[in-house]
Amino acid sequence: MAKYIREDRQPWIYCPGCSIGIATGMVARAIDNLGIDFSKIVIVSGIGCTGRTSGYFKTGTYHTTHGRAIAFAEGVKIANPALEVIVISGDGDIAAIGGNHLIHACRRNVDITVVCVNNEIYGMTGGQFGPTTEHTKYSQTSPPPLGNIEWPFNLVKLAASSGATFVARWTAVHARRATKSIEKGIAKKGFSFIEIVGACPTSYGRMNRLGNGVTMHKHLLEVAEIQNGLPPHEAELVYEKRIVCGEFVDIEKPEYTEVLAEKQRRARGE
Ligand SMILES: Cc1ncc(C[n+]2csc(CCOP(=O)(O)OP(=O)(O)O)c2C)c(N)n1
Repeated sequence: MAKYIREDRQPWIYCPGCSIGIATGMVARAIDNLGIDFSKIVIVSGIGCTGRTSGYFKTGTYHTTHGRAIAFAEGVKIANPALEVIVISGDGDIAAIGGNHLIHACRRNVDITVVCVNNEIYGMTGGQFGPTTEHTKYSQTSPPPLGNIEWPFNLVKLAASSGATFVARWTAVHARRATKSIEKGIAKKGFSFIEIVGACPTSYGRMNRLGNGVTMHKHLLEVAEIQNGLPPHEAELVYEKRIVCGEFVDIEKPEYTEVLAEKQRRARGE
């Protein structure tokens, strides 16, 4: 992957056993498999461990403010629709502080691809609970005995009900299938959302006694259930018991930048 990844930036900042390096590899392979002109790819991320991913790519990248990756990505795409814009960021970035950008980008149907690494926690800042942390789970801000008193978002349901035209979920151990979905997401003319359920042994695993990175990744494989085409509202995610994976939405809708260009042509009387 040396053509795509800045080897001079290695080793990754990611902790041992973290899934984010795998997700980065998925995106690089998806780009390679599609054979797209790499100089036309823009990688955008927010702040967080996953947010550091953009800096590893040898193309135009934006390491933006926390929660605003999708907003920046929409701006890039609208300014230059010839570019392929890919967002890679964490669940906190995409669905908590950036949650509003996510739902409105789905609704607008701007042609960008969002790869969200869901490690169930705010990894970079030391393991606070976030929008995907499950009820009763422990974190630095939801310690024992009570654990998290909130309930998590199911990101597949959120993206699908907000209007995304392509929605998939895989875990970090489904590298080939996830790469295929990322390829489809990039090729799709519309808003694509791909969730990668990952392991954060350092923050989430330690607090919830889930073992090291190897154990956590084995667990992801054990509880994953592949159900392509399932209605998205049935795509359950219960980290310890059942992670429904697959491609759940693939629909056609007018794409924002194309509609905008058409309106601009008409306004000019063309
Ligand atoms: C406006 C703003 N608020 C809060 C922060 C602190 N902060 C940095 S990373 C982060 C959470 C990252 O969690 P997530 O997006 O899930 O990514 P991960 O680190 O788990 O990959 C937070 C709250 C910040 N940098 N900027």
